[in-house]
Amino acid sequence: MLAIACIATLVSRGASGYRVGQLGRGAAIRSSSRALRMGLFDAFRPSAAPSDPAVYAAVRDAAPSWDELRVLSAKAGGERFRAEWDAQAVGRGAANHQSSIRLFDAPEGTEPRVELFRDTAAWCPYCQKVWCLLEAKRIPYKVSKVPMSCYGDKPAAFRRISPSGAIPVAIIDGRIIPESNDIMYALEEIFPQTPMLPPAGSAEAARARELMALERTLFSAWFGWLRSAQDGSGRFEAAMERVCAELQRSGGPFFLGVEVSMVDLMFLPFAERMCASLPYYKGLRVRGDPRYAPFDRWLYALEEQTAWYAGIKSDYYTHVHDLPPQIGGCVSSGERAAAYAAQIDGTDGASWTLPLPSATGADALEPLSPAVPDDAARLEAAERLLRNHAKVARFAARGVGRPGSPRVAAPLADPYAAADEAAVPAVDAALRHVVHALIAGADAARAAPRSTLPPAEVARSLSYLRDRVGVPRDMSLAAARQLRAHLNAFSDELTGGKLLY
Ligand SMILES: N[C@@H](CCC(=O)N[C@@H](CS)C(=O)NCC(=O)O)C(=O)O
Repeated sequence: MLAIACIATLVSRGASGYRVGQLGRGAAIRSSSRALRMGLFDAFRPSAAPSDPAVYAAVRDAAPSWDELRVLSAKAGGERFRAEWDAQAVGRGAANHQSSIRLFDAPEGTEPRVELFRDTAAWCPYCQKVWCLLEAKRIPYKVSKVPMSCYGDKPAAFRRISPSGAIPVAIIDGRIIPESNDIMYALEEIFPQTPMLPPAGSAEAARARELMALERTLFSAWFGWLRSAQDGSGRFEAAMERVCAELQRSGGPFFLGVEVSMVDLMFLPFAERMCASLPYYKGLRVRGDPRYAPFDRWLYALEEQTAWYAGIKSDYYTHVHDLPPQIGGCVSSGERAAAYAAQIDGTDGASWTLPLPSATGADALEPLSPAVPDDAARLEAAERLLRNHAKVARFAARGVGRPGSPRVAAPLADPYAAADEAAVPAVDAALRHVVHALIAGADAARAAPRSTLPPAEVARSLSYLRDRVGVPRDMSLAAARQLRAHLNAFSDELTGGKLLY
């Protein structure tokens, strides 16, 4: 068992919250991670001896340049991503993690009345609820991101706004409002556009309150089970049965009928985390289980009928590794969950391997919804790297660099780690081959001249990067699965399929 310093500080006030209190340093992460099963998870591997700089002397770089790749990507249609991201940078375009301002249709120069403080990695479910509401109501807002304590330190300026360090916090018309639900009700009151709650005093309003209470019941059943070795399936399944019955009763697809409401937004962040964590830790599949068909239909409706959810939604892999450090551990039921866990971690030899299996349809453990064509997903991943390649290469070279000190609780985060600078040019060349494959297809890229690169060092760097691609922080799920699989394909080619590290 690995003991990892855990400094998760979770609030215990209010009706919502993970409610695990102060965990203190040294609490063990009880998750069954790939580290325990496969010995592959970089963050847990003892740091390897630094590479001998001589290994980089033999590098022969035959990869296309970044400029050549940019032209190739533009020819394939990659410019539409650049245009969208440029629009997002000034507050327009679709919902996304990167924007620090969202203006929707407000005139240029509008100063938003709302500032939302949420977490840098987009892991916090309470921040997600508020984020969804702002997008659904199209309220102009600014975003300030702060790290969660499991992967960084809060800036002093934020501590002055939120002395406990808890997120989310909003500043609305100069008033500081903590607590996600309080923020949501304040937004609903101050910005009556696109009402998200039925009129006060109506029968519908009473029903909304009951449904929100049911959300807490489902949350507790899931959360209690996730953190315990006791079998909590009965309690969870009973709660899910009630939830599905309510969705049937509403006529759907949403909890209050045909329109999305605040009730849906209360359920959504935890529904996302249940769908990810239950197969992974407990061997219980939620999506695709016919018993939960109304719940599945509800999720599909949110994914396919709202303009904002696609840019906010995370993926199973990100959640199964972001939950333990936030909540102090998730208990795996071992063998029963092993096959799903391997599929989610990409260690099953299929789910992160080219050619990628289909991720649409009833069989998909994690449905790609809305469906995205493979070539569009590959281009998105390529464009993300094109936009930020210098930082990404240096980040990946941490895989052969120095682990950070102090270590943080989140295994996927190592904010103080340092790259091995000597490795950066080799990693950069490898990334250019990967981007070439993303744009032109793996076969075409393989047929082009190949670089001579140190296999073990480059494979370690690429796997470090692969394991840290977060959704939606870095890119969409569609793009992330392509990038992970293409990083694997290149490493396999380089090492002859052998694990050299
Ligand atoms: N009841 C609070 C709960 C918020 C909460 O638990 N936030 C966690 C993140 S998910 C937090 O602030 N943790 C502090 C940290 O990790 O830095 C709310 O609804 O806003």
